[in-house]
Amino acid sequence: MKRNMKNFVKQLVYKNAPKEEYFVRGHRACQGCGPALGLRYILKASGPNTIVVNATGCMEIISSPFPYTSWAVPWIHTAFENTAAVASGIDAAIKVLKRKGRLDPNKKINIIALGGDGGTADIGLQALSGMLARDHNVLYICYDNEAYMNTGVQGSSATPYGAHTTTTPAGKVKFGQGYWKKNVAAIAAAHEIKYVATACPSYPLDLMEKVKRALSFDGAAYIHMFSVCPTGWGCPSNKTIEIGRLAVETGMFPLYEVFFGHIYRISYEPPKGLKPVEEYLKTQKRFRHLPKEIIDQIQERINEHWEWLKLMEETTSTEKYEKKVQEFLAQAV
Ligand SMILES: Cc1ncc(C[n+]2csc(CCOP(=O)(O)OP(=O)(O)O)c2C)c(N)n1
Ligand code: SF4
Ligand SMILES: [Mg+2]
Repeated sequence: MKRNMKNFVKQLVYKNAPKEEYFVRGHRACQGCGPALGLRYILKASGPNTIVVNATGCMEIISSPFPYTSWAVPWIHTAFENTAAVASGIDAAIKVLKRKGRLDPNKKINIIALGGDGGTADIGLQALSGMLARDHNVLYICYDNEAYMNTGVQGSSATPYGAHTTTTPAGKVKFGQGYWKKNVAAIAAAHEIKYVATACPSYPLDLMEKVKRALSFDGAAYIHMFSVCPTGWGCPSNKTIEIGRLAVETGMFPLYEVFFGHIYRISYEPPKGLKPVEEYLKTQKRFRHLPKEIIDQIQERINEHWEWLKLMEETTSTEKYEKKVQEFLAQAV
């Protein structure tokens, strides 16, 4: 726990961040776009020796209007279904080239697969599962803006309970999304890979440290990045950072790491406990129709999930597990 709190404090020292940019200006994201900000940090952390495999979605569309590009690293656009499969193929190709002496075997090449929540929680889940099961040298990052934004805010299985989208409209009959958000980080962890984390661009150094960590070992890693979308969520574009923080502070989106599939470490625990979820919900138009009983249900669910996370951390904080995490971290960053 101490280690995580120390990491969190480090976020205040922004001067530690790499200066170089590999996701560069000129793209066409909306003002205040959370995923685009996140990409900037991710690429700062990964550096120039990176290949990005990018599913269809906002981040692909806004970054690559022919003949322009915002990617200062090699980048390939894939369909939803095969992002993780293409990334797996690149990993296999690099291994063959190294074996045949056509690439320096010591050269570290980062492969980052990038998909939205639609491309990850729904359409690309099968290929992602295969990639994680085979433990490819790939970091898969889901930027979760909680709907299919690029095509006009359709609900995905990562859309939160009660949220209004164009396919889960709130009205007299329904109150918005009628089922609970799919926990893709838990699904990724169930593959028993070495590293899974949740992150949010409102906590830039935490995000960059997690990316560095995820790229520092042989094998698959998964990061689920909560990403505020002012256009789809109906919130002011100058509130992106604040809303991301509120998501974490209310427990709507807790920040944590999972080592080896079962060792949980919470990255940030609000010192005065979780804030009421209403503080987060009231910042966005997609939730403004929610009656008290639905807000209460959401609050209860958050409380239970938070208790569960703390229990997972506590039960895996024994000397044996802590030693395993420390050994992993010592080689990782
Ligand atoms: C198989 C397939 N179905 C539908 C589309 C149309 N489409 C393009 S982008 C998009 C939304 C993607 O949502 P998400 O993965 O969450 O990324 P976001 O747009 O939110 O960044 C859709 C449905 C497509 N390109 N391919
Ligand atoms: S719709 Fe949302 S995710 Fe897409 S570019 Fe705009 S702010 Fe970013
Ligand atoms: Mg999306």
